Amino acid sequence: LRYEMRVHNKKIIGEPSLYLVLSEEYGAGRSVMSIAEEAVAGGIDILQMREKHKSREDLLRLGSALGELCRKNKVTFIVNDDPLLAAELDADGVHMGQKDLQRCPLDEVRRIIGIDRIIGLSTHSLEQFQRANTLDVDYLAFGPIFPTQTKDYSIGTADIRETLRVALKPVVFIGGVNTANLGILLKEGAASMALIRDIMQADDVASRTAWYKSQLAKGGINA
Ligand code: TZP
Ligand code: MG
Repeated sequence: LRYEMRVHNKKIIGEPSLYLVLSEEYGAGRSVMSIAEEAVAGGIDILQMREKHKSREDLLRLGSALGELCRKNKVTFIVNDDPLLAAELDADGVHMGQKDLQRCPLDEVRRIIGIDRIIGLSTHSLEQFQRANTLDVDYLAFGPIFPTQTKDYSIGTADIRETLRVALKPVVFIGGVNTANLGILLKEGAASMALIRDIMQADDVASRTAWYKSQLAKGGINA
């Protein structure tokens, strides 16, 4: 049973959370909508729309369908890169990368989306994480932990424990997470993970998602 908690009107990023980053380009030709539906059925907690090559019109169309799916199923809906789009779609939040902040600083992001929406921020080193930790953001992503086709580097698992020790907000680990290495993350104490390929490209998205959920629920105890 999924439930949602809010502070004021803002959704809480619960822990553990299973977070699917959805990009059409990694869907192996399948419709993102049907992948999203299966992942929601399988139990994802958070869905991010990350579409780098779509027109605004297409983003609005896909975003409203995904937003409706998420609302109906109490899944937190996050829009990548674009606070204006997130507000326009009435999403639960926006996810920003380090580079995105040069284009739109955090205080401006907050002005655009308001206090009732989530801001997530990517971090790629312990130093960057420590700096981001005290900013006005609601969760932090840390990675890419393992090698991934999306990035040309990975940072490994050595700093996971320290990020969790100092973290003032939920941390989502990302990058190359798969069924074979999930246990390593759980052993390091990680609670929440974000994935693209190992969910989007699964033969059975719903059961792959459900498998991740059951592993996160067990946490590091049996990892
Ligand atoms: N940021 C850091 S790694 C990554 C992003 C968006 C991609 C993760 O994709 P995958 O397929 O789970 O490695
Ligand atoms: Mg970005």
